[in-house]
Amino acid sequence: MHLTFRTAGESHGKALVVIVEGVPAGLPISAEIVNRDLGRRMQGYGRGARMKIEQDQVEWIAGVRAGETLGSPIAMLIHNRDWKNWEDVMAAEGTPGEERRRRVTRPRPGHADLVGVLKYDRLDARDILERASARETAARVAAGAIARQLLAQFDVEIGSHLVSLGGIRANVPTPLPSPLNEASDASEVRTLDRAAEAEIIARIDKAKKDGDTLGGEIEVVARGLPLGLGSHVSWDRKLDGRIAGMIMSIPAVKGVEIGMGFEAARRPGSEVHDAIVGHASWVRGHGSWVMGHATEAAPSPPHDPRRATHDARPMTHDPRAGFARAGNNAGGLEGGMTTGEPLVVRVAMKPISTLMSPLKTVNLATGAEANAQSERSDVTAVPAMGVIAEALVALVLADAMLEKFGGDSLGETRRNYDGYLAAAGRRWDAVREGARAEEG
Ligand code: EPS
Repeated sequence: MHLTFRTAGESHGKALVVIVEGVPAGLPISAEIVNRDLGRRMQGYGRGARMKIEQDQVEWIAGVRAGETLGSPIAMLIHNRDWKNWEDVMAAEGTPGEERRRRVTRPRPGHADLVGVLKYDRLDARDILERASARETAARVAAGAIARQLLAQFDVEIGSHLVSLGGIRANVPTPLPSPLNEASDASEVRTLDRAAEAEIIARIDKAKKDGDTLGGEIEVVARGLPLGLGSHVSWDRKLDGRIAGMIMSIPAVKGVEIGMGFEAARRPGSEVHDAIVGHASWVRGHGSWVMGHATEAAPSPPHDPRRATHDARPMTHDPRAGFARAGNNAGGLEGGMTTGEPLVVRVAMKPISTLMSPLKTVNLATGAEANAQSERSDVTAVPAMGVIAEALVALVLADAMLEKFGGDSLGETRRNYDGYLAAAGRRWDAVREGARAEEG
């Protein structure tokens, strides 16, 4: 890994910390940039009272000076405002002879509680749940904000939107708005479908009344990626595996799809793979990428009326892709490498396992049948999960960018990036000139 990070911190402890290593020197960064994403993660209809207590803000500890990264490990701290209500419960030093306070002995089905106490030989499931809590994702979002800032230097934009919640599906517009987050962040549940939004909010209200919780799906889209990040040569360099692994590490996430995802398993190849229909020339004009002319020799894609009936991904003609494609069912990845088309990742989250109308469990202290622990929690955190997934995709992509282009300084990374694209462009130009010469 070229960009690594590690978090520490309990949900009701003093603070969360994160160390990010591998970021080149000279990346402009500010607390405001990181705080913007931290604030976005706290939003979303259906969150509980804890989000009224917290106001997540980053404190720089190391690695940043005068608004720029130094190339050294970056350390950030996010204070838990709720700590003041938990200082005695969560104190690092115990008082001899005194019982632990707020012990959790009725494990929640679906949470880490039960397996955690057995595996770590604990009597109090709080020792487990404090770290299993999705509170930890605030630290990952801070790390992701730095990765996103690095990618932004190369015109990569990452956004997300909600696809379904509590079984209610949102319509997904084609093409997606750009910038995506400007549109999705305007919705309380981060959906692009206003009619579905009202229905989803009513569904969340009902679940809250019933003491229940809801899951759902989000979609992350990364645009502007150069082709060739990741590699086909070894399992651990394949970008789809790296993305899926990272996404599956978000608490409560149960599934990941790339592009057409599971639907691709149900269709013949002719309906799945994105025909190669021409080329985009790799010309850089006045700071922005421009399209070249499609080659006359390339056949036009066969018209398939069935394609329009499912959510086939339209091609975007991003010239960084080098070649135009008839669609983007591949979700921007072929052979474990970026194609230059938008990366499209769908993520499924199960309902949160703390139920106000609790499920049955066993009291670990007495062995008696009991109701599972129920305490303050969220009805749903699917909208926030979208922001977390964006951050994690950003971390994987920034790692892949640094793997491909390297660089101790941002300038060095940029030179290598520009050199790669220029060389690829020259290669295509040579092919095209050869074809013209043959025609002539
Ligand atoms: C969580 C339970 C709730 C959520 C928490 C995740 O916290 P509390 O137990 O303090 O009410 O609010 O999420 C966050 C604190 C956060 O920042 O996202 C759980 O059990 O996973």
